[in-house]
Amino acid sequence: MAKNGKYEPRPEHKFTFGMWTVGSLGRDPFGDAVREPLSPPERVDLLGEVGAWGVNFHDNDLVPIDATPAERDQIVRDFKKACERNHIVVPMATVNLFFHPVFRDGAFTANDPEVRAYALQKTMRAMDLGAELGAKVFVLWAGRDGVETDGCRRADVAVQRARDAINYLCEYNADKKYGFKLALEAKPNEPRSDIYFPTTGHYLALIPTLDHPEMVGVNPEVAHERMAGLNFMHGVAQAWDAGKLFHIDLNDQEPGRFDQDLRFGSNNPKSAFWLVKFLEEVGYEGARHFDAHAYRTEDYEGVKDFARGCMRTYLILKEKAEQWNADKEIRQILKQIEAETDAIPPAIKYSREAAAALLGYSFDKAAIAKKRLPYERLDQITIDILLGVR
Ligand code: GLT
Ligand code: MN
Ligand code: MN
Repeated sequence: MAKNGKYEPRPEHKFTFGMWTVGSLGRDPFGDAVREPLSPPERVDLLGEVGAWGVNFHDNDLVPIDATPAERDQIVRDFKKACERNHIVVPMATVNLFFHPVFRDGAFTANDPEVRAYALQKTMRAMDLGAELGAKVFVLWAGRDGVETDGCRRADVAVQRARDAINYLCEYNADKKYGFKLALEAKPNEPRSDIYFPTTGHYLALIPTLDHPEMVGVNPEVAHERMAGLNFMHGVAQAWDAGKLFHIDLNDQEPGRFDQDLRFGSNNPKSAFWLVKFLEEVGYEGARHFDAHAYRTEDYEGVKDFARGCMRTYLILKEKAEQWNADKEIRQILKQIEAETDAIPPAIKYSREAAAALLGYSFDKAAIAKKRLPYERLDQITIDILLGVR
C-alpha cells in the first residue's frame, strides 16, 4: 500500500489498536452490522498484517460476559497464540462497564449498591485478565457514569462514589502486585446525556484527591475533547506537565457531532499535526493507541486501509514536525518573538529585591505593543509544510 517505506509502521512506533476498533461491525443507533464478526485471533491476524505493534481489549472483547472458566481459558490460550505468531503485544487492557443493561444507570456511580459492587467485581476480573496477558496500563472509561436527569443523584455524591471505586481498585492493584498504571478516560456525553468528569482536566483535578495518586493518570481521547470543543493538544500538554499522560486514544472528530471516532488525522490534520509534534518533542514513550473505526461503508479490506491510514498519517505528521523544526524561516521567527533583553529586571524568581526592582521599573508599553509578532507568516509556513509545497 505505502509506496514510501519511511511511512511503514515499525515496532518502535508503538502503534496499537483496540480489539473493538478493527473488530467493529459498523453498527450504529440507526443501523445493524455491515461486517461479519471476526474472532479475537482473526482480529490479531489482521493487526499483524497491517503492521501494528499491539492490541488492547475490554474483558468482553475477548471473553463473553457469561463464559465458563473453561471457555475463558481456551479463549485466552487461542488469543495468546495469535499474539505470538503475529509478534503482537498487549500493552493495555480495560473493562466494559457500559454494554450490559445492568449498567443502564452507570457503574461506579450507579444508585444501586449491587451494581456498584458488580462493577468492582467485573473490573477486578478484567484486571486479572489484563495482567495475565502482560498489560501494564489499565484504562477506565465508565461511559454510563452520568445522567439524563440530575434529579437522580447529587453530582458530588457521584464524584465521591467514583473516588471510592478507584481507591478500591488501586488497593487491588497493589495487593495483587500487578503494577498497573490506571488511566482515566473522560468524555463529555454519549451514551449518557452528560457523563461525569467530562474532560481530561476534570480527571486531573480528581487524581490528587485519591489515596494512591501515583498509580493514576489519564487517557485523553482526541474525539472526546473535540466533542467538548476543546483544543486537544492543550489538555494533553497539561496531563504531560502533571506527569499523568499514561496513555492516549488517537482518532478524529468534528466538534458538535456524535462520537465519530474517525481515522486519525482525517478530519483536522492541522490539530493532529500539533499533537504529533508535541508527543514527539516531549518524548512521550507510551503506546500510540488508535481508538477509531473504519467507515460503515467498508469491508475488511477497507478496515485494513483504515488501520494503515491511521499509522501512515501519524508518521507523515511526525516527518512534517521534523521539517517544521528545521525550517530556517520558522527558526528565525521563533528567535525573534522570544528575543530576550537585559534591560528588564528578572520577573520569574521571587525575591524581595527582585520584586522591588520590578515594581519600580517603567515599561514602554507603546514600544512593546508595536513589536512585530509575525504569527500569520508562521501559520502560513505551517500550512505550506502541511500541504506539501515547502
Ligand atoms: C468505547 C469508547 C472509547 C473507550 C473504550 C474503552 S470503549 O469504544 O468510545 O472511547 O476508549 O473503554
Ligand atoms: Mn477511547
Ligand atoms: Mn470515542
